[in-house]
Amino acid sequence: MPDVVTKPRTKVRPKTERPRLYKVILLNDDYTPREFVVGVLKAIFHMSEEQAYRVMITAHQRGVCVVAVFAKDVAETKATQGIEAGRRAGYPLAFNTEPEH
Ligand code: TYC
Repeated sequence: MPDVVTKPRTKVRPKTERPRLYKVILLNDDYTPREFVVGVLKAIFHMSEEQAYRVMITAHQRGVCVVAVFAKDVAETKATQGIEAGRRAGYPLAFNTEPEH
């Protein structure tokens, strides 16, 4: 008897791990002017005035606000750029990053 060879009718699709995304988090402080925070958010995160204002005021009222999620290296670079912008202007503006899941 010849062996009957049948092709599998379903494609094997190995699961590929998607890289984790990282949240960039804006932290409130008592010294950085609101308008400065808005300007940094617009410049680094390409936000509109309205989006940036909403994120700034949320951090101001609640202490923190998630700005956006990115691949790890992008999140870290943007957080550093935000901190640096504050530091250059003499403000203690702070951003953190943390894994999304
Ligand atoms: N709390 C600041 C002020 O009253 C404004 C501010 C908002 C600073 C958000 C940082 O992440 C921040 N001038």
